[in-house]
Amino acid sequence: MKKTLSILLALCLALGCASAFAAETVSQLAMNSWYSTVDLKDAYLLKKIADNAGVTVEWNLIDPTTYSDTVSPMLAAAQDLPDVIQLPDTDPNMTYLSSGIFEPLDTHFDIMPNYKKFLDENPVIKGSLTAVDGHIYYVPQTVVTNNYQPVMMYNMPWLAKAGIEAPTTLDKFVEMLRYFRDNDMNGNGDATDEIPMSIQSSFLPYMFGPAFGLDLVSGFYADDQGKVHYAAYESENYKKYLTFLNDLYKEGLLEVEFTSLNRDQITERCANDLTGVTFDFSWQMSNLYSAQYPNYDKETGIIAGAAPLSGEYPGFYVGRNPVSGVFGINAKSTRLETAIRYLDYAMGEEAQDLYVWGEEGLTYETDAEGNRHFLPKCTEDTIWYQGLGINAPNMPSQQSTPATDVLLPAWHVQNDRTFEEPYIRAPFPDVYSTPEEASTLSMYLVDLQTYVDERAVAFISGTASIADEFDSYISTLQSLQIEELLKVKQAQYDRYTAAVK
Ligand SMILES: [Ca+2]
Repeated sequence: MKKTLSILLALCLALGCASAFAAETVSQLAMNSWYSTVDLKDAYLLKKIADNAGVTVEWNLIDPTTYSDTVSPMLAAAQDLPDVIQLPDTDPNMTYLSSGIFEPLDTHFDIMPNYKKFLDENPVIKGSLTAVDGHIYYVPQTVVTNNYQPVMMYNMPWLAKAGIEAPTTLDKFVEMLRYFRDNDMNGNGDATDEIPMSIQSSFLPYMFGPAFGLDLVSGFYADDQGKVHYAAYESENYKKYLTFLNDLYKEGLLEVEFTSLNRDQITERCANDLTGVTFDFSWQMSNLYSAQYPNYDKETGIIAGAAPLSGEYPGFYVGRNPVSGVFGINAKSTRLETAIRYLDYAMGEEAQDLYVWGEEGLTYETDAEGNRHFLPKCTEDTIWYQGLGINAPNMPSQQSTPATDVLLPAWHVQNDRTFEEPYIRAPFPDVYSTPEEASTLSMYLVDLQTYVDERAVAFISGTASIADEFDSYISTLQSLQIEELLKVKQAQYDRYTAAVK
């Protein structure tokens, strides 16, 4: 036995695989690929990351569609847990971190240089991940926040035909809608088939709220003095917002069936050149909407983005919060330090570059100007590409804007930098709730939001009168405990700003 081992060792040394013996094992519970035919257990890039960190990962990978149902009971039982755990959610109510399963990572920042650097460079994330007790328990998986978010999109040939630039004020915008309604913009000889604006009702708050000084997307938002407001409870500005939309509705500029319009219908309208304006995730403007037009040449956008609309208040776009998932380390792990070092390596620049781009020559090449481009095989063989572990759903990977840019036509990237990125405003931050706060929120928030949504449709479509019923709407919000909810959100925002400092 001893002899066999020593022969193996000698052989291995000769082959240069000695590090495999030195590598310590770390067990990890995480999501498998969203592609059902891909198993990330042997993913090349993830193995490389583990090798670089000096560990061998013993994976327990679970189908992402059943992840929450499978993992939540395991965490509740808190027995025989692996060293590294991807949580089923971002633990907003501190359910898991309060249970003591997870190690407070900030107490190990002396051996987590990569993660400490990441948090110093990303104060918003640091603020969101700081628990009520001041500790940081998790490392994040993040998404792009300031690029390719929901934006205004115009039919550029229609604007050219009308001889105008994309409007930047509500007044000019309404003027443009009337022009689109009254003229044969698509040139088919019929001046009545144009639908000036096609917007899914969920995007109305994004599109028109900011001009009235409201972030209706977050619902709760903080002003420059750090005071928290609820947008649909701002009696003066919210009333003006509803009145504006009701006027559009009465004039036929917001269609009668506006609550049921969906993306497929808007796409169909683009295919028939029937509409002048929409609002959607930026991603759709080139790959979906512009692509519907037979004369689209990928050089110039047909449906293209523009700056937000301003009114009494300057326009902005609402971005999103960065943290999409979190990973923690089992506080009872017998390999605590190894697991910590592994997770720290996984948060470093070298590992992040591997998740986003893969490896030079394998997945990308670098041109003479130093720009990276994915190789054709990446799009031709999706299963192979995903199987490498790119954008790993089972690791703390950070989504990257440059790696998104290379998937889009140049005009679209330029459009994002010119008309979208400069106007992005961060939404209300994700902040952990104390048990008392979680209880207040779960008791009142859903009923409040349901009532607000129902009344918004009624006021906009005129089935409820803004003049006669708005005051009773405000007093109903009070009876639905809006003031209690504001206190909770204010306390959370104050903790967040303290953690960011
Ligand atoms: Ca027409």
